[in-house]
Amino acid sequence: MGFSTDAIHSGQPPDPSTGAVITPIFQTTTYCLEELGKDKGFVYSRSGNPTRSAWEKNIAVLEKGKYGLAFASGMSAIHAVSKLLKSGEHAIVSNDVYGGTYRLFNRVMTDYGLEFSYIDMSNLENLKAAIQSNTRLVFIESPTNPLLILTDIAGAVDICRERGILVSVDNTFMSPYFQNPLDLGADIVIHSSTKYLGGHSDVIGGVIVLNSDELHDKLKFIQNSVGAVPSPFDVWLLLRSTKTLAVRMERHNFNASEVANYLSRQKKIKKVIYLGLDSHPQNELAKKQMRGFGGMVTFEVESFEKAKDIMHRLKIFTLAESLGGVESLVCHPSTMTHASIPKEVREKYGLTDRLVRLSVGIEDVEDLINDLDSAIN
Ligand code: P1T
Repeated sequence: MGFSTDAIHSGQPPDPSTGAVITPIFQTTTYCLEELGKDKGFVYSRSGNPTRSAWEKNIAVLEKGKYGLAFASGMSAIHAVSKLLKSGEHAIVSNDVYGGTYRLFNRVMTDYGLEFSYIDMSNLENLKAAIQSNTRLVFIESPTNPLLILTDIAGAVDICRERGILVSVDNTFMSPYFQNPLDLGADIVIHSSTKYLGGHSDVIGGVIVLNSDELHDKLKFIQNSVGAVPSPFDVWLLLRSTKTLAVRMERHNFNASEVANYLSRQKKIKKVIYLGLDSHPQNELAKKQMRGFGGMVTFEVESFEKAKDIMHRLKIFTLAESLGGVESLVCHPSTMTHASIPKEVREKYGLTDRLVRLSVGIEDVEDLINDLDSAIN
């Protein structure tokens, strides 16, 4: 089936008991047993809920995996993956990950004896050099947030597979519409479903998709034991949202490429980072492992004052954290989404306070460009 047919139908046939075409919100915590030891597949809603199961099946199909597991946030999904490591084990992480991921790893999980190394994952020689005898996981974010740096996912898998190292990919920025890391050999895909999957800035969530029975059993055990599960209403919103993922992503991609082209022509903009521009050093890799370039555009101006001035003047782009919704947002990563990364660490890899990040929405692109033009010039 095609992507949109799967998005609209997978995991959600009409409800067998009522014929409801839309999967109901099973707002229940518990389920009646027919007799001791005999249930209908559900016992208690932390362990499993029919609305959540429908969403987990739906996202598994879209991400080309066997299993989906839903979490209360992107961070709780990432936390669950980090729980695959034991004290004394080591993970290698993309330099430029979301600030909250860095914070979880460096300020929470290190207290439990986990070790993390951060590298420029765009060069796989760095990955080879960073592998230690206790390395168990390579945590890739591709493209990264907010510098849009790619990792050659299939290349990283080649290096890790022979050494028995797990590869997980945070695919939040591309969504399964534009990139499927499992098809490139990754073991685990993660999304903050708060972003493109949800698409309307009204639900916080996370998902993991994977193929391995063994890893699924471990992560399902962690999901149930830790209990960071989403509500039935939140997953119902996600089921509604993925039905339009394809049309939204096409429009995000179109609008973002128009915006990136416009910004590239402005003298006051020092640098534009967009994967679809020929000027992006990884444009060829982007074309190889992705089917589009997404809706995120990052640009640099001459000073923090200029960045602030532009952000304050914008009227349609709202100054706010997050991304991937139908409405356009503007964000200042160094003081907002990535403020939890120490200044000296982030400036070393180019995340300066002169950077501005746009989540380009699906409004009329002429209006977005006029808004930017008024603010910049
Ligand atoms: O916010 P939450 O649903 O917990 O997801 C965390 C997360 C994970 N991975 C990536 C790539 C992300 O961008 C995020 C959250 N990011 C933002 C809130 C932001 O504005 O960048």
